[in-house]
Amino acid sequence: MACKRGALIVLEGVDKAGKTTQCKKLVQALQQSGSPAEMMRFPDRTTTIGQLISAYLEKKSDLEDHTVHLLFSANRWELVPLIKKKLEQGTTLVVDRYAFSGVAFTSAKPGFSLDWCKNPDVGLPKPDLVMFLKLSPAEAAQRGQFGEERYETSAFQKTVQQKFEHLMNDSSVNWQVIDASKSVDDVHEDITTHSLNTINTAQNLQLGELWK
Ligand code: ADP
Ligand code: 2DT
Repeated sequence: MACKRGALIVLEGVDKAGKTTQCKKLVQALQQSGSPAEMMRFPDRTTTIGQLISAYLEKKSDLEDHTVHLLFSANRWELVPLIKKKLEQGTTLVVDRYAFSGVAFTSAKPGFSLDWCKNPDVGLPKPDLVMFLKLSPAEAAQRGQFGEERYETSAFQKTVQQKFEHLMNDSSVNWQVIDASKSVDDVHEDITTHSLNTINTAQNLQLGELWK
């Protein structure tokens, strides 16, 4: 019998919601329980495209807004063959940001519609589960100062949060809102429960295509 496929699990949320912390803990917990799992993150700054994005985020270079949006999308598409291969091999992928960040961040800029922003990512592997780590701007602020990178201002992050809210109205995506204000361990428990359910159901389902 062919091996059961892994699940594509995405964590989204505003800055400091705890995405990276929780992705790492989830991968560790899955691996320890004998379930193959690996972490990925977008942007993946290690590729040639990712290095252009990284320089832009670090404000070492300027890129036109449409251009950088398309680069973020291209950075996901270049990883699609690897994503599909891992899932087919039975490895669950836990992904720190995906196309939803792409749409939320660019559409928070003036003159960008949600539809235009979604288009380049239509047809990407569809996550089996997207967990949105919800945290108020005030609580995020208590977790430390904003860094020096582009987009790291409270005004911009508030607009991004509103764009995420729009995206979450789309019932074609399996969204789960997670209360990210709880302790690291309590959030981890919520995330693990949702993930184990998803890993169980996804293994019998075909991988979908996002926004198609
Ligand atoms: P993100 O990847 O969403 O930006 P991080 O995982 O990097 O968030 O966490 C941002 C900061 O908040 C880190 O200093 C981290 O240790 C802290 N943090 C993460 N989760 C929690 C939590 N549940 N409660 C309090 N602090 C947290
Ligand atoms: P981190 O590496 O700290 O997560 O910051 N972004 C991300 C976009 O504008 N478009 C995208 O498609 C993605 C995946 C969010 C990365 C920054 O880049 C933004 C914050």
